[in-house]
Amino acid sequence: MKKFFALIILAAMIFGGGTVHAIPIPLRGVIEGFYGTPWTFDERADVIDFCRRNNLNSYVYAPKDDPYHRDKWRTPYPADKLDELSLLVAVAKDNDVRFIFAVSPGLDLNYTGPKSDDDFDAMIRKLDAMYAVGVRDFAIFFDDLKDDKGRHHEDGKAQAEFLNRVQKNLRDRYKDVAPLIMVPTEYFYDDMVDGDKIKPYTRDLAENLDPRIVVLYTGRGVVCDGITDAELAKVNKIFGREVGIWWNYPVNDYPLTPDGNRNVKLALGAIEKLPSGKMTAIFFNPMAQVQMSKVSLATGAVYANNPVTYDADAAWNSVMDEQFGTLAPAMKTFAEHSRRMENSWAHVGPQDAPEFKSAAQIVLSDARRKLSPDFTALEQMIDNMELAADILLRRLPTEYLDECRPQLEQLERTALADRVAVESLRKGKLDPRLKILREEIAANERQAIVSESAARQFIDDVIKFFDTQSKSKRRK
Ligand code: LOG
Repeated sequence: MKKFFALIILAAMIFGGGTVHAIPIPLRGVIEGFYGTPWTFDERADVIDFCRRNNLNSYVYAPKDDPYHRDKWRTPYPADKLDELSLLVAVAKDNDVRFIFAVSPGLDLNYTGPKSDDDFDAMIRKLDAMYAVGVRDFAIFFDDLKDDKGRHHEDGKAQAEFLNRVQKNLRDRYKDVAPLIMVPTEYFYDDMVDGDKIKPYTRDLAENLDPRIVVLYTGRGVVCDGITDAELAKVNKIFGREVGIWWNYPVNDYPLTPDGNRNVKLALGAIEKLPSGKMTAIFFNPMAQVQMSKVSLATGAVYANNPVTYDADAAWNSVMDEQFGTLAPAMKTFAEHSRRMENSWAHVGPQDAPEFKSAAQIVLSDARRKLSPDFTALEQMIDNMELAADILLRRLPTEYLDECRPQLEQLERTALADRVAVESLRKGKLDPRLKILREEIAANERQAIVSESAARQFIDDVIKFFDTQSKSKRRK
């Protein structure tokens, strides 16, 4: 049997001009699923148009801070909001993009007891109102229901029965609604299992959930460094179906520093390290910054349309060229310093400026061994950073600049400090301006973070180098 398929693939390669036909992921698109100020109507319409142009077929409406989506999920949309949504549904229809409407009722949903029928009715009313304006795809999400101690009190069976009932109700009355989509309360793998045992909530949910309902999960963690085919297969097995992916890149709604500010770093890298095997759905959770999100989303579109042949670097380069034209070289330099998203629990995206990092390490290790370092490569990169920041600050169209000015200014400051750091190493003496520049960068990190493990780190490393030097001198 295997040989037979191998022959077919071979024949397809020979007669199909050397390529195996692309198999797009059936449901693929953008999920407005972040915390913080929701997108505006214009931003959403723009993203839906972007989806069509990039062959993404879905937009999921799930803004955490739309009160009618989560906190006040029972309350129907007031007339003006409903009008706006219905217009958006029409835009999606025009663009051949599915408008997937989501509700997150988990904060206070009554699954049992006297109020449970009222809550069920409230959910149906909410979905019906959207059906009436043309929505045919619905989702119900139960993520982020943990208390301060990291515990949740959800019952997997009760949740499954609620969802099955909603799905049945819709299907009995409407012949044209798509299968329901859901996100569990334990939505990442490490939270579904305890050692090699499946936790009770997940087990009960999986055992009772209508097999037609689509389950989304985020990977091993909430924001994690890729998903392998083997990892996906394990979750498919738990749920007895092909699960879909809610992918948390380029979303930047979580803090990267103790300040607690959102949207401070821009995730400008390619989508990478996702499965190449068969899956039902993938939705990319974007940044609040719409234009800036399009870099990574466009690479995600290339991936979702052909996971088998996807090449992250090639996709990133061509997306940049396409989106930025003559500004692409400068934009690439900027983006190289702004891709990795990393804090105590989030780890995703290509590393920031790995070449800068290794050049800086070589220079520093030469300096430590009292060899005179060759600064050429590093200085070239610093020049490029300065040039890129300068060009982009002057030439980027306003709608882009509005989303990345603080980060570009931070890139400029960082490059300047890097230059002073190099000069200090060259002269063998710490230039006092370096500490002042570092303070300035630190003060601005409440609004903008770039290259924290590469170009920014180099400044700290050089200051530390001189500090230890002067300490050891004093000891002598
Ligand atoms: C939320 C999501 C948020 C993201 C990144 C899921 C399923 N839910 O921790 O709304 O944008 O992480 O902060 C989440 O990912 N929970």
